[in-house]
Amino acid sequence: MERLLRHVRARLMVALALNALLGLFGTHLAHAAGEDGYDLWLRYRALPAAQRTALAAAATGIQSPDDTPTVRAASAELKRGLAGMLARVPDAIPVNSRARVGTVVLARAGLPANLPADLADADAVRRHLAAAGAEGYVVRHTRQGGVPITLIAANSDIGLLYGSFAWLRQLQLGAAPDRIALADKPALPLRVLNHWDNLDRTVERGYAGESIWNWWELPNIVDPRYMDYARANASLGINGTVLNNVNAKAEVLSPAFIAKTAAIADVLRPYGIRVYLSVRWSTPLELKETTTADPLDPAVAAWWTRKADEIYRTIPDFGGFLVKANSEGQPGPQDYGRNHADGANMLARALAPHKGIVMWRAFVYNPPAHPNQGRERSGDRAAQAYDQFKPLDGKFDRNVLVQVKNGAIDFQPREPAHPLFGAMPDTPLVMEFQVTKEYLGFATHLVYLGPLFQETLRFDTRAGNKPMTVARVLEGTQDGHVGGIAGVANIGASRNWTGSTFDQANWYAYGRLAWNPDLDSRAIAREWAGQTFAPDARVADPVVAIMMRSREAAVDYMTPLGLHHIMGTGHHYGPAPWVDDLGRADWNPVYYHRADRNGIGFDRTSKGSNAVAQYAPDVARRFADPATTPPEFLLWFHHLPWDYRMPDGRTLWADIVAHYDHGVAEVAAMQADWQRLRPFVDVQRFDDVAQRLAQQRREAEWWRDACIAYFQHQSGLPLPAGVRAPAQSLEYYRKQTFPFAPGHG
Ligand code: GCV
Repeated sequence: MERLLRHVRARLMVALALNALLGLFGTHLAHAAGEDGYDLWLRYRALPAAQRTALAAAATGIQSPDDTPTVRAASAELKRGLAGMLARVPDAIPVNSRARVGTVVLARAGLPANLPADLADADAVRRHLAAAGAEGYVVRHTRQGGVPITLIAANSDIGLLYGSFAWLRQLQLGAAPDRIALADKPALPLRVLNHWDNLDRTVERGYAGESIWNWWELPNIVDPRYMDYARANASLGINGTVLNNVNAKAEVLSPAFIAKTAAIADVLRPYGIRVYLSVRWSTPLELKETTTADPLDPAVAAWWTRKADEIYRTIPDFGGFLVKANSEGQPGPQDYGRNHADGANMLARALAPHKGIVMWRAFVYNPPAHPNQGRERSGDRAAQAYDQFKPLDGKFDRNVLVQVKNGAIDFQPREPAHPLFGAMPDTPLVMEFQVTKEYLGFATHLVYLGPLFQETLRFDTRAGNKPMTVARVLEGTQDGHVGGIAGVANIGASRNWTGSTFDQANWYAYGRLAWNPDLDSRAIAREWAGQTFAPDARVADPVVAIMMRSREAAVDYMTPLGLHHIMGTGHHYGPAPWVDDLGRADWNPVYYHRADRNGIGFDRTSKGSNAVAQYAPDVARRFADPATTPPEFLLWFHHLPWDYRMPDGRTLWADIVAHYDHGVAEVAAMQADWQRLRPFVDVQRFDDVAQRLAQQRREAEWWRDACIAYFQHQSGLPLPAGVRAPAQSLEYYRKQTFPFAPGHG
């Protein structure tokens, strides 16, 4: 800890020096110096002069009990933030001293009676606190004993930390300190990141360098970066992290790795972040400590109970296990003729005495092998998770949550919400989003995922034949089935954490939506842009404009109109709709698009796989008919002739081509918008983004050309009038290979 504090102090000095320098030049927009992106959205750069004067008067000192590590983290963050924005370290005001003008008071109310005496609007604050729950906060400019102060109040230590970050966010965005009045709390209790980080520091689907977890050096060498990781996550309200890949190794549960995990937990704890581990189903068997991994074998259950006890002895607030079982070759209870509930419940019982949870993934797409493991509807991969899990609704122990990917295939540029949302009223569900962009151009393409997350969270499942968004499903039912949200992290050891500046926005957006799934993705983009570049509209507005068109652009140049999974084999980068020779039918792009002379698309209606019937009746009815299916999902649910008439009168073929062209044009527009930002963005980040956008443009063209060439070959149709022919032959695109693509397992 002492080491970490030294690191914080050193960084504070550097930040102060830098800010003083920027302050001298008197501008918030002067960006001659390069920024490496390490500070993420917590940059706390010197404010423009007028704002600085206002804040200097409103924040002369910090009064904090500093009696727990979390409260100390809150006051340290306030100090860091104010020191940066004011280029001056605020005073520390002793707790029981009289209020002084401009004091920032951290008050852990607990009971309303614990609020500071003589508070001007104590009643309003009490009301807000009564609604703030265990993690919420109240922040307002008020008066104490007639003196203007800023009050940051909460019922808990973590609420104070969240409130401090929320206040700093407003200040960074240029809010007038005397106008700030916040009262907020998270909608979901479980807001976690899932690292797909391997113990050898490679990261599955990671595009930001090695894993940040230096397992080799842990537990005795603790990278100060872990604390900055914790700060960034706490600033969003993320309160859990699964440290290792769901394709887990048995060794992670060895005593040596439990000690390493404990060292990370010690750093994250003050920031309200619990650690979890992904576990491999067959761990006791592989460690040769049992002779089977059958969940109903008492020796297996006893092993897991002992293991849980061992973990909690070193990590008393350990969160629990995440499990990928009977999925993509991972072992699981089905290997022993048992079902997912049998497996999850056995682990849950080992964790229950310690209040740990099991997050059991529903990402399965192998047809069940035993008759008691659920009905098999069809060979449609999109239908298989539902078929296996729906019959298990209500059969899981209270501390099991079923973790469901946002869509039924696999983190595609666009998918309809997974049919399991709304279909398991007696099971708490965790939404799994992918923040890392496995199918969306890695860290090379600028694709802001806020709109993708929002689209799924707002999807109306019509469960119970009434309005019921996915967000409401996660928040649970009256009888206490409260779910959560998980994001597959895009974080790595690269200096800017995420491999590219704009990928930081996806971490940010995930965290903000985890806190409040009803937030608007454009508003989140505005917040992120304001903190990451500058709140000045000349900067933030164009940045937001680029971000907001980026996801639809990617859908258009990759998989328009509901096409899906036509990416390159294994690495999933670039187009490969022609692939038809992989071991399993449902690994091949041709399985998903089914394009031939007659048409294109996957028929999931009653004439096809009937996966549509997995949705609530209102939704199923809408998706069953191409005329009422939203165009963006058309080929997800329907196989249609190439001359099918789209609502705008074009043929389907012409519309597909137009979407590919539009995607490319959108990237060109994003690139042009970025160029206009040159005067306002530091050289280092400007050039990096510019290079990535140039590459994205080349690759959008590649996607367009390869897909048009291939689908034209399949359809045998001429290109619509006025459409540019692909630059190369289909053969040329087919021959491209990408050895050593990053992030591939
Ligand atoms: C961790 C997809 C990815 C795999 C990933 C898997 C999963 O198939 O390509 O890399 O494995 O999803 O979510 O388990």
